[in-house]
Amino acid sequence: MAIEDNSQVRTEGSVRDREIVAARVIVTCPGRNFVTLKIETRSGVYGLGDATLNGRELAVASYLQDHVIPNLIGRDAGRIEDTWQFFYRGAYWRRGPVTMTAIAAVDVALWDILSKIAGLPLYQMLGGRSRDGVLVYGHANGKDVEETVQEVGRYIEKGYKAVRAQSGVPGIKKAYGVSNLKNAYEPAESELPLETVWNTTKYLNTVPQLFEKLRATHGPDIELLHDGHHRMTPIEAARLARDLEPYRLFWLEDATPADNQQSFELIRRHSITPLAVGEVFNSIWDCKQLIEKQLIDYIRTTIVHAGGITHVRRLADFAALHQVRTGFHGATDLSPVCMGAALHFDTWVPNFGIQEYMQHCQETNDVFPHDYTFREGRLYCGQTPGHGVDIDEKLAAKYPYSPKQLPIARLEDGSMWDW
Ligand code: GCO
Ligand code: MG
Repeated sequence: MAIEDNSQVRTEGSVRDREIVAARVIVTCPGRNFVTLKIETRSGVYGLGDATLNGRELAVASYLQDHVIPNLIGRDAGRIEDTWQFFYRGAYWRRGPVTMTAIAAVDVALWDILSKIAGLPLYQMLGGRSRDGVLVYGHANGKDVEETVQEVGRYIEKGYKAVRAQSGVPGIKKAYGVSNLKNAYEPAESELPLETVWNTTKYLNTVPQLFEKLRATHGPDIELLHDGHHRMTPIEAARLARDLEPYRLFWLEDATPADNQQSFELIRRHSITPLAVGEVFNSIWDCKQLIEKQLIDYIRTTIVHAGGITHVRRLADFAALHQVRTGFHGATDLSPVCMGAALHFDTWVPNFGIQEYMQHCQETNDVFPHDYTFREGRLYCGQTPGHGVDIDEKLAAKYPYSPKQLPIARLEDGSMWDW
């Protein structure tokens, strides 16, 4: 009886401290647009969650502002699972990128708060580290095969053990993944969507040449990846996957859209090139069949777009049963807050595969100070309690929202295609 009484007193004390007293949405554009949720407790501990949905940022900001925050005030920040269920089941309108990004922002902010209260880095809260560092892949691209091969070499020199290679394609003006400027590839560059023209035949003729040259130049050990960005039909994807087999890719990403998950059966039937998909998924239901039928090898769905740590943990555990490993999306349109949370998750998750790492620009890094570091092809999360990423709100306020949308693609005859 005495023991129960004591724990009662302890619990009630901390519940009062953990009460959510304020929550705010911060929209900022240090190089590109980011939406961040900041949740504050009575004791002054705060947590941050990324809520960025590239090209649809303000929809999530409004969802949080108008529909989520009024329900957060007064809740116990320690009830992470119940809060997740409240916003998922309680919304009635389930799933979808806007809802699941908003839920993710709340979830990550609450994990951040609870870890800070415990005085532990977030990965400890999940069960501790499974590895010391997180294998990452960088993005090499060039205007043609020659330039891309050289770019990959530069990544190898910087210590990368895995590199994604995207090359310009003769006859295609603006191929996906190829930067105009010499800095990082940023697709959302215009206020209204930029129109690009696509030709799959030209693409399919170029990519095998690229990987042949890459293996001949850089040898067998470097891990090579490629992103098809949903442009191919299943049978075209099967052809590319088969043509690339001699060059042993780490993965071929988004070979075909997975709206119909069964499409991947066709690719699998023809090729042993490992497949990755899922950066646009927002729940376990988008990949249930892909995983349980072992139609993919890596699941790309990341924390910010799929309901946060609470949901992605469930997804990763399900994937582990089928020997599917994680390979989280990590483009620069996911903020350092997402990257911090993802790295803690990657450090813990038993069925980790790889983490995408496109480096943020200096302005972004200044607005979001963080403690993760890159060393010899791996990222290491720090020991700061929480996910280790903060926001400089004064600096953030100097970069107002700047409307930008992702491009679209049309075939040469003008038909809409998948970008
Ligand atoms: C990737 C992605 C990005 C997306 C971008 C869209 O693999 O990193 O495909 O390049 O196009 O994140 O917002
Ligand atoms: Mg991709």
